[in-house]
Parts: sequence; structure tokens; C-alpha cells
Amino acid sequence: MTSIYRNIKKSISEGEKLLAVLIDPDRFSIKNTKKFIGKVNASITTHIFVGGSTVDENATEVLVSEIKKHSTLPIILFPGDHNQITDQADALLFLSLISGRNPDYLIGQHVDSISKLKNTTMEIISTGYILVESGKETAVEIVTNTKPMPRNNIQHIVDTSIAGVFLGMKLIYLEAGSGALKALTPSIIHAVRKSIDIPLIVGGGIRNKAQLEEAYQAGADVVVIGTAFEEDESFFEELRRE
Ligand code: 1GP
Repeated sequence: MTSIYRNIKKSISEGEKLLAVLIDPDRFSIKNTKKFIGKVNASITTHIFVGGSTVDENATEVLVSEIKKHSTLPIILFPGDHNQITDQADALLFLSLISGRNPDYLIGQHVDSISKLKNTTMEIISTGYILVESGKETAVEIVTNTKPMPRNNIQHIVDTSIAGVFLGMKLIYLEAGSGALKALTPSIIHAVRKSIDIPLIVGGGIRNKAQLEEAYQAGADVVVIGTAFEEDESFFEELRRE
């Protein structure tokens, strides 16, 4: 086990809740990096995720290198496709979209990434990625050409999560999709939480502190927020480190 995953597990065992700020290179002005990361550093953020559904080649590497100049927080890739992989980051969520049935996102992108990854020292974390319906069509759904799981069939979401664990995945990422109209409900999060014993990441449509707390209460170990910070950086003020 290498350090980032080990530290996530350690934090969880100590009762700590983790917050990842998601930065999408496609929707972020590199000129704003220093100012934005300054706010991230002053907040309760524990991890920086970088990735998006459609990102120009090299944009991820440029952004990761720039973030590193201003923060010591772990930078974890959350790539929409294999072109976004750069070993400038500290770790990679090696995502398999197990809610979908598109072989390209179950295994194809992974095979295509190996030429970049076979000699890397970057930490690679196998992650079961589960997209749940959220009130509107999201970019993940369009780009991956997969259907999200219906939110009222909680048992199917739970079974998918357990299948991910049985396949040897190290994390489950429950996703409503970036900019989701409806974040995941506490009942979905809680049902998955009590069925698996690996770290649970939750993201999509979380826009305020009350929703963040609700996700933690329901059992999320790591919450990911992107759009809310993109739209209003003053949200960081509410999440300042004490
Ligand atoms: C998207 O879960 C992340 O993949 C974050 O979603 O942009 O809605 O915060 P938001």
C-alpha cells in the first residue's frame, strides 16, 4: 500500500472526514491558480482532484504543475479519459465505470493508458465509479455513452458497489455527475456505506455546507466538490480551517 491511499484509510480510522476540491482544466483559468489554491489551502480541503469529461491533451499536466507550485496537498487525477494522465500528479484514480456497460470505460481506456503508466511511480488507486441519476443528463453520461443508475433502485447501487469490492477495487466513488441538479440522497450513501468496508467517495451537485455535512453524516468518507467553487469562490470562506 502506498502513501495516499494509506493516509486516506488512516484518516478514516481516526474519524476524520476528507474534502476534495475538483478542478476541471477545461473550465479553469490557469492565471487564477495562485489565488484559487490560496483559498483551497486556507480551507478544510484535504485533497485536490484534477480532471474533467473533456480536456485538451497537455492541459492537465500544465495545470497540475502549476498547482504544485502553490500547494502541498495531494493532487489526485480524476481523468475522463487516458489522455488526461500525467505522472506529475501524486496519484491516479484508475476509474472503472461499473454502473455502465460500455467496455471502453470498463477496461478500454485502462489498456490505452498503459504506455504512459507502465514505468510510473505515481500511486494508482483502483476505483469503482458509479454514476447515479441526478435529475438531468450529465457530461459523464454523454461522454461515456452510459446510463446512470436509477436513484430509486438502491439495492442495485449497493450490489454494484459490492461487486466493485469483490473485483478488488480500493475505493468506491458514488457520483451524481458534475453540476447535478440533485445530489445523492443520504439513504443511497448510507446504504452503500454499510455494505462495503473500503473508503467511500461521494460527489456531484453538493453546493453548500449543509449538503456537505449531510453527505458526511450519511457515511461519505471523502466528498468531492467542483462546480460550487467554480461558481462562487466565497464558498471557501464557509469552509475555512479553524
Ligand atoms: C464531479 O463529483 C464531482 O465528478 C463534483 O461534482 O462539480 O457538481 O461539485 P460537482
